[in-house]
This record gives sequence, C-alpha cells and structure tokens, in this order.
Amino acid sequence: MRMKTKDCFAQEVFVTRPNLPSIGELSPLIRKALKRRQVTNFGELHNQLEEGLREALGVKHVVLCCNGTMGLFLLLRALGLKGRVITTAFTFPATVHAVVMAGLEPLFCDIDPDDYTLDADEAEKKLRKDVSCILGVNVFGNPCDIEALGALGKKHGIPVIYDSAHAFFCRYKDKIIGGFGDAEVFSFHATKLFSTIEGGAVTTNNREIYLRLKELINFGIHSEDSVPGIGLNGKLSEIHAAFGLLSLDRIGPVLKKLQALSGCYRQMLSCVPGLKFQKSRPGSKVNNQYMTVEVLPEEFGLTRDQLHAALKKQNVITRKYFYPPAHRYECYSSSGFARSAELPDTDKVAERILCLPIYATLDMKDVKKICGLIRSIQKNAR
Ligand code: T4K
Repeated sequence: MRMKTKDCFAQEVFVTRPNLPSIGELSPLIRKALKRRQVTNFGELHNQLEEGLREALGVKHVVLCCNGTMGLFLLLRALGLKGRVITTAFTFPATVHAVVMAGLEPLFCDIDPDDYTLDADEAEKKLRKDVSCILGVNVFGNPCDIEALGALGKKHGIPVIYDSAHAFFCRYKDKIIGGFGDAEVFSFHATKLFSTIEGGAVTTNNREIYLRLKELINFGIHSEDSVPGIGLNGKLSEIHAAFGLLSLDRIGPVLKKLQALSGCYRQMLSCVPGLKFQKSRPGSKVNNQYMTVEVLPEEFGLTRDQLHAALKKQNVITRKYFYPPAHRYECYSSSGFARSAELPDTDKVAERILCLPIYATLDMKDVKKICGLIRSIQKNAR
C-alpha cells in the first residue's frame, strides 16, 4: 500500500524505550557507592531501594534480584515444590522456562479471551493431586482473578504466586499489586516503566518465604559456616539500585503520561473495525505500560501479521507479545505437557495480538500519527 511521505516516520518508533535518568542525577549516587567501595552484595543503595519498594507496594518483604526470571526461578525453589504448576502459555518465555528449570512441569490452562489472564474455572477443573502451585501472570498489567485463584489455592492447600513482571503500580480492588497470593515477582528490566536496567524483585508478606529467598539469591549461604540451600547468585548491584531509586522518584509523572497516551490510542482506534482492546478486570487499574490490540482479520481486512508488516514499512515497530504461546515453542515440542495442551483461546489471542508503541517519552502527536496510519491501512485494506 502506498502512503504519503509525510505520514511515515523518519526514524523507527519502537514498542518501548527506557525511562532513563540523566547522568547528572545518577552520578551523585554512584559516586557515593564508589567512595564507600561497596558496589554489590546488599549495599546501602540496594537496601534503600528495598525499603522504598516495601513502602510503595505496602508489602512486608521485598527481595531484590538481578532480573525477574531469576526471581521466578528462585521463588519456585524457595517454595520447595514438586510435580506440576498450573500456569498460562500466554506469557513471555521467562515464566514457563523458570518452571521447567526448577524441575517442575507446567500444566497449562487456557486464558480468558477478553482479559488474557488464567481462566480460574479451568484451573479448578484441571487441578489434580500432583499440582503443587498456581502461577498466574498479571499479563500487560491486568490482574488475574486473584480472589478465585486464592480460594482455589486455599481449598487445595497449595501456594498461589503471581508473575507481576508487567504490573508495577497496578491495582486490584483498591490494593496495589505486590502483596497478593503467597508472593509476587516483578521485572525491573529497561523496557519496564519502573526500571533498574536489569533487575527484579520478589515481594511477599510471608516471612518464611522471605528468609529462604534471601539465602537462595546469595548462593544458599546462611552464615559464614552454613550453606543449607542450593542457591545461585541473584543479587542486584549498587549501580542497578541507583537507577531504581531514581526511577521510583519519577513514577507519578510516568504513569500519568502513559495513561494519556493509552487514552488517545483508545479514543482514536475505537472506531476502527476489527480492533479489539484488552478488557480490564472490574475493580482493577492498569499502569498502561503496554498498549495492545487484537486484530480480527475478517473485520479489519488484514491479519495481525499484515498490519505488523505494514506498520514496519512506515518505521513503526510493533511487537507480537506473546506469540508463539509457550505450548508452541520448539524447545517443548517433544514434551508431553506441551503436546497435550489444548488452549483454543490462547492460540486465538496469540495469533491476533499486537503491541503498539507506548512509553513515557513518546509524543502525543506521534501516537496520533500512528493511529492515523492504522486507520488508513485499514481503509485501504480491502
Ligand atoms: N515474566 C513476564 C511476563 C515478562 O514479560 C518478562 C520479561 C519476565 C517474566 C522476565 O523478566 P526479566 O528477567 O526480563 O526481568 C523484553 C524484555 O527484555 C523482557 O524483560 C520483557 N519481559 C519482555 C516483554 O520484553 P524483548 O525480547 O522483547 O526485548 P527487546 O530487546 O526486543 O526490546 C523491546 C524493545 O525495547 C526494542 O524493540 C527497543 C526497546 N529497547 C530495548 C532495550 C533493551 C530500547 O529502546 N532500549 C533498550 O535498552 O524482551
């Protein structure tokens, strides 16, 4: 399709860009760490960040770690699980790989086709004796059915944990995400609205889980003379913590900007036939870190892949998060848990989903231009 030159972007617009502090903001913190010569292993900035997050998320314990994947893996280990873990295949590879790496087997349940979170009814139907945990993903910041999953966990005496990689500062029933279930895991990667560049955290109100994790992220060491756990190096350095402290300071304006950009997308795209937005769970509040649309090919006139390619031609780099879904990964093609998975809604959403550019430094006029492009691509589709 031909597009007027003025409609195109001269430079690529990515799905996201990191929120970065200036060198002027960063250097006093880093200078202090260098002066102290304590640059990792639970230094002062690390401890300040843990304290700041405890307060911001209203949770008793925060364990900072080197990335969200390590947080997930070590949390699963800390829980001492065996057998199967009920989870979703509509997620980033980290979630399912962490389960498998922890020596556990995923038991996939389908997602709700409107909000993309784990279907709690299906989880209940699939729950069997060898299931030792439920791992929900608060996908694109939309909270799972926390009440239903919590009740299920309680009924069967198994822990319920959340991959909240996307859900920093999201809310469920007026409570901030971080203190739900037995524990939650955040990613603080550079692509996240709150970032330590690489990093993550496990949050919990359970002191036992906290104490076990604290050891596991430090090689399983309890004291100078005692190593009771098989742990790894999952620590967060002072340099990363410095980024986090500065990121925490500016969270309010970032959330406000993302909300405005998301509102603009929704307003300008709601009239386009064949585009469906993710539904939020009633009583929840998302952080708008992701701007997703589902492309319904019959009505839109093009498939998701065709829209993705058409936008790429105009320098708009969208992403197909999360395609392929985990039960379709090549690495699991010989695994029974993947081959036996029947997940029609997961497959359908994964085939149609597209993440549009959204980040705090994106101009509103660029969002309007992207919406204009999508509208004209759709109009010309037939
Ligand atoms: N659970 C869930 C549900 C997750 O989504 C994730 C991570 C995890 C667990 C694991 O958390 P971590 O272990 O990562 O803490 C990115 C992120 O790397 C990943 O953290 C995130 N989810 C996932 C959704 O997105 P990619 O492979 O898409 O990254 P990449 O390099 O293609 O970056 C996306 C775009 O961001 C680029 O097109 C350009 C922009 N970008 C990226 C980087 C790194 C920049 O502008 N600057 C940068 O420095 O995974």
